Amino acid sequence: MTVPRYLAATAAVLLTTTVVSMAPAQASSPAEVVRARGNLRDLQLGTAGPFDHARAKFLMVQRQGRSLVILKVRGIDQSVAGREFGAHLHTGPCVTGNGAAAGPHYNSDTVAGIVPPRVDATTEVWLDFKVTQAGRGFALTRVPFTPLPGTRAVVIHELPTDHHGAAGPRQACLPVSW
Ligand SMILES: [Cu+2]
Repeated sequence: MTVPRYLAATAAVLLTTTVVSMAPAQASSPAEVVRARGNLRDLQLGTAGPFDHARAKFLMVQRQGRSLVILKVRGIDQSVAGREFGAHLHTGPCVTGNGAAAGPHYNSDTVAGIVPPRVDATTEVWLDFKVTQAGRGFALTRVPFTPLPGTRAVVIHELPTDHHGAAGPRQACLPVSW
């Protein structure tokens, strides 16, 4: 996902300022703010990959049935500058060396029991990013639902996300729990 520079700047501020400044005025609709940060966990042990020394920050602000979600990655190998990688919120945990543990994409239709679920950027949290020359990635998405609490993972894949939500092998993940 390509993001205008001003949005990137805004998001950078959101990631560094305090939660207090984002609190809603009405006590009746408090915003839930979820943060995670840390070294990415390797899902391709034994194989050198561009995310082996990367770290990430995750921010999700849930309010009134909607969510704003931001992912920032840094320390990506510069050999993949210019490439785009798929990333999504998955239902399960982020376990080193075990990509399958993260389970499927978090899908709001699935949670609502809708069969078959719609698979797109409005029912799932897609956070694809393009790697900059400095080895950084940035993604911002807004979705019309609020993912339920759990022990979950943001998974980074080898390819950009296609129309079916597929993005190739799982490379790395960031644990996100709330
Ligand atoms: Cu994924």
